[in-house]
Amino acid sequence: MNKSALPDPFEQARLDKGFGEMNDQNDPVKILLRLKDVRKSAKNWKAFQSGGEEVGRIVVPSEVHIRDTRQIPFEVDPPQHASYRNLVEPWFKRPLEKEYQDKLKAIVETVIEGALKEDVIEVVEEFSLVIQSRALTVLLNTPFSESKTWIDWGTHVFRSEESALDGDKANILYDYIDNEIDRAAANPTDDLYSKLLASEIDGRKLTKEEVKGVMILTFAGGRDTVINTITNTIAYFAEHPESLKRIKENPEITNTAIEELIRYFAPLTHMGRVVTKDTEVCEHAIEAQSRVSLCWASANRDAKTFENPNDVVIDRQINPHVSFGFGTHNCLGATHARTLMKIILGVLVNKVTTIDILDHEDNIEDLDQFKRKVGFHVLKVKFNA
Ligand code: EMZ
Repeated sequence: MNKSALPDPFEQARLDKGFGEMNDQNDPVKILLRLKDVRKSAKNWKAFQSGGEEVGRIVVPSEVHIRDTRQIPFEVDPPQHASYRNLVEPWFKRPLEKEYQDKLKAIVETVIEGALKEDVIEVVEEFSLVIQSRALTVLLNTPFSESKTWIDWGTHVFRSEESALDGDKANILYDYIDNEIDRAAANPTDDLYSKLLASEIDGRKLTKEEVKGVMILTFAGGRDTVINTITNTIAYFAEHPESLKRIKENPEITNTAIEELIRYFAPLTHMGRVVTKDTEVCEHAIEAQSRVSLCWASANRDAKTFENPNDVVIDRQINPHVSFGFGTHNCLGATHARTLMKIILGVLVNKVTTIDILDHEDNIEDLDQFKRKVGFHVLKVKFNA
């Protein structure tokens, strides 16, 4: 009964010292573990920078060797950050529109109805990846047929079975985006590429490189995170059919339940920052130009704020989780992700009663000192109507 559990590997270090350490490609990272420190540091963009010179360095594992394009607005600091963020924000709020939600609902219904007809479904590849990719066509406002290409790329655009940082794989994404930008420049449509190409920032048009930066973030940032969230949700309801029943009977708790699942899953373990000047965190000296990371996954289990942090309490009332980050760089895709989750839960409670787990293989992230389960490599289930 605990296949769906995501244990907290950070507890002891969070209590003892408040931070952990990992070596990432000889560029060490101090991992901040307490909610209070994580929030404080996320707000302090002057001391903890996202937009440093070395593109890709704030991601852990660092992407400096596989990416030259700055992701926007994610790798830009204030005040410039605001110009970009304000530009893209309205587009990423479209999930609040009814028409958008109807499209997502049709996508989710098709996949769940299909799954109900099968004796066994592998959730990661045949369910979550398919929903994520098809839903992305709605976010980008591109033809549905594009999702087939994206499904073929697999669950992560920079990682493959052979390598955690696969440059060849990354190049497939970069080339694809370059082509799409050229296509949109020649023949504009109503898609995100065309919208960005026509946009102005500080009185000038966005460059193709800037458009590419927004598009890489849109493809990479919401991929494995969303896939893990959907897969973990299916595993959770498989082991907690009473929760599915409770949401069906009390649909008003749906949003609260989603926030709690997202707190518990913490789909993005942590995100880095570059320290701009010598400073101290948890009474520990940190040198200028070194890296820290803000560990959302650990902060979400901080017992100082969350009662019974290791339980999924689907009607948890006070839930200031940081799964979507905190402060300036809070997740641009959060509205899309929350809307998608709401639709998935709505369709599940209407069409599915129980889910049987037939086989599984955990996906464990290796942070040196810490090994964290983030989801599954394989999850085979049977959906029951
Ligand atoms: C970056 C990151 C953003 C990074 C919100 O997270 O997601 C990671 O999966 C990507 O590898 O490049 O986009």
